[in-house]
Amino acid sequence: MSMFPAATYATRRDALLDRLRGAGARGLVLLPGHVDSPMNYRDNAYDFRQDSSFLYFCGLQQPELALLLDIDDGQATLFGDDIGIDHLVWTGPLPSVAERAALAGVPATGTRARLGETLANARARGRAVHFLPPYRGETRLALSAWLGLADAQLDAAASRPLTLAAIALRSVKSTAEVAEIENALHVTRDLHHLAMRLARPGVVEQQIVGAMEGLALQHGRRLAYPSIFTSRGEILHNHDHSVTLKGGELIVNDTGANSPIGYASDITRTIPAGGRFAGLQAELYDLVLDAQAKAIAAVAPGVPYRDVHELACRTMVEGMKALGFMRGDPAEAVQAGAHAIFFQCGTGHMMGLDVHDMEGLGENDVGYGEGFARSPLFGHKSLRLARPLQPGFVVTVEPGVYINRWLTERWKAEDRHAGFIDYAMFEKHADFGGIRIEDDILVTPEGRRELGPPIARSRSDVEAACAA
Ligand SMILES: [Mn+2]
Repeated sequence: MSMFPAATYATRRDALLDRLRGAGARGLVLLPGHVDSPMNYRDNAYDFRQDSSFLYFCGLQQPELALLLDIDDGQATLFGDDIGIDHLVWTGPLPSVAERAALAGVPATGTRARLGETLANARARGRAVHFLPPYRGETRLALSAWLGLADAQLDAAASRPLTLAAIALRSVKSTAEVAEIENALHVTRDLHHLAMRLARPGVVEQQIVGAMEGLALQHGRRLAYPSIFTSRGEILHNHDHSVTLKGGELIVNDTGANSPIGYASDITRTIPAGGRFAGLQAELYDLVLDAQAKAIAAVAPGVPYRDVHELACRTMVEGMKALGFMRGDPAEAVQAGAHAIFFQCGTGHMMGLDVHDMEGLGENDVGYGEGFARSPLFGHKSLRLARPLQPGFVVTVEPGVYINRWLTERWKAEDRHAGFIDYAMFEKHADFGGIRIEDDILVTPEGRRELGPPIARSRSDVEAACAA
């Protein structure tokens, strides 16, 4: 089992408790791990994935564990049940809960029944039980039973100080965490280069998606999220893979493998199905690549990510203006939200144990904060990260151009942003599809570092990888 040394987790838990004490919090911290999630009956479960905050604070990747921390005396206890003879015949011998606790540096253990009693006693004595916003049905049911709360009460009862402390700690990646992400990126590079070799006219998208996932599995990895692999790249989260590739179209491939410890990677490349970028494809590809390079170069400590996003948007509007799609002042077009005619999402997000890191803890608390309210404007409102960057943050930079015929129709009918948008050009190229180029960037004290090995990205390198 892959995990960091026990001391890593003990240090993280101490830091968490220090922050909570600093915020004036008292009582207990309850971090429930995941249980197996059934596909169609109880013993036929989906691949197990541990909750990321549980992973961060104790590293154990087995189901049916829970961690309890005492803010007042610093005690940590791992709760879980050892397997009996009925299980042993099916699974073979497994480490005991005490052995697992030792791997995580947790000094005390108890049964799940004991956890229920401990929590009931704490409640009877009026002690606070802090828990993170729960997102899985099984976890919500367990919390309801343990804490005597109705499901509808759970979200409001989640602990603000615990949520903010967990976000603060998980946001800044250690050297060892960055090494995990780069480990994941080595596999991800192989997946993307495989897809470039396989993307030929006559091949069905699903064959390439299956080949990529199979290669990840051969490395003992899972994908960090379901792949987006589509010749309809303008549909941002298109998970349909049924299309047979023709020549002359672009394929957006957004695919990333996990590291052994469960860290994500998140890479997008855009592939010409016929092996060559032609005409407008080449011009828009270079435009997105230029916007990505400028945005990456702007990543530095203290820089609000909103500025990185607006720079990417402005760079693309300038390029789209030169090609006749846009007009007027590019900066004004971006402020008004007119760029969203071709770029409807944000330029990037935090990444770590989760591909959208800590999204379950609250996107605004992760990505915004004081002085950085989320814009209500279509396009800008989808930006997941706006606040100033700090050394140790890992962020994605993923500008794109998406020509969406339904959006074009709607906005044209409303005469929206007519001073900035040449609708005739968008109508003429309604079948263009989409382009996205995405990489994972570490914020360093000096500026930034692009993580992982090079993955073919310039037009000529992508064409060469397609021909390989
Ligand atoms: Mn991404």
